[in-house]
Amino acid sequence: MKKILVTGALGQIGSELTGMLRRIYGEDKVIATDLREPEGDFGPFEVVDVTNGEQLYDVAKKHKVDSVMHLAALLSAKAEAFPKMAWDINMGGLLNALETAKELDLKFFTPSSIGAFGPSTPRDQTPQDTLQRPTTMYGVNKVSGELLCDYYHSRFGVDTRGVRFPGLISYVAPPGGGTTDYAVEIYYEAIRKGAYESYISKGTYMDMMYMPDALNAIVKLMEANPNKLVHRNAFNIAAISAAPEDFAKAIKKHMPDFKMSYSVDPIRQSIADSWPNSISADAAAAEWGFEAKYDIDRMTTDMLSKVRKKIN
Ligand code: NAD
Ligand code: AKB
Repeated sequence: MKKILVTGALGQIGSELTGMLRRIYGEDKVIATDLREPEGDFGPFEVVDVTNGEQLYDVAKKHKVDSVMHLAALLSAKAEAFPKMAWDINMGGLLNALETAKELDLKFFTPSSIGAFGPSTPRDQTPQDTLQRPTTMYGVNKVSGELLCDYYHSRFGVDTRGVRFPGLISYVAPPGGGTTDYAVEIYYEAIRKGAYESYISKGTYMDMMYMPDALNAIVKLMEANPNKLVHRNAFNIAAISAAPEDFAKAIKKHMPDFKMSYSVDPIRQSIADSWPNSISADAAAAEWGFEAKYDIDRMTTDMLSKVRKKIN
């Protein structure tokens, strides 16, 4: 990758990915784009609505990029609240980004999610290749997106690559309306109030990952030798399988008086119940050397100190 366009660059992943790519490839080699102008100095930036294919194509052409990282999307809870809008953005935006990649011969990355699985998927150590019959609009978008990326690869030779991200935990930008957002909120509320009321019930396990592991995975996959990739869209990657009480336990090691309570949100709970407890990253490890460095305790130590600095 020499020059990269990022869509949805002001979101939870994009706001950190853009900085990391600029540190690796150079400040002027990463063109960040999103629906709205950023606050402050964000480096090279263009407003792009991904549902406008012409606008996306024109910006990619103008900057002579050779790669696109397509992040713009609605996440699971928002997509369930606005299913048609989710289809238009998640599928329409992806189709426009793939068309741009096809026309301009760009390398392509877009994330799928643990949301691409459904209640009939094996729940523990979910294999790479398995049943995918999700029951949410987000999941329908993610499975369709994985297939669409495979299609553009096999039919048009576009170099498409992707991962199925777990719930991502970070402190730079807030999460954008997902089911796993509680795992970020809990750290902010621990520092602010010493307590957290979880909208996901005790005993609900989902895969989670600290942002540095997620960002390293993107770069490693994009730099991987294409001849070694049997799979492409999209690789399971995993780091932490946890329920709300596991976060509380990890936080209590630093803040013994931390209090956890529960007030379950039926919509987000039913989404969480349809997703796996843990997924297997064996194919990603074998084909491009994926590994995660953060377990829940190491992540918690870092999150608490970073959130404390940010808030105070
Ligand atoms: P986010 O909600 O934080 O950010 C999405 C960004 O897309 C926002 O800045 C928003 O303004 C932008 N956007 C929305 N509609 C747009 C449009 N029409 N045109 C241009 N930009 C638009 O999301 P995120 O967490 O950064 O997720 C990025 C990608 O990663 C998504 O595909 C998401 O499904 C996937 N993913 C995220 C997680 C996670 O935990 N964050 C987990 C699995 C997969
Ligand atoms: C969400 O909860 O929607 C995201 C995801 C796991 O895709 N964090």
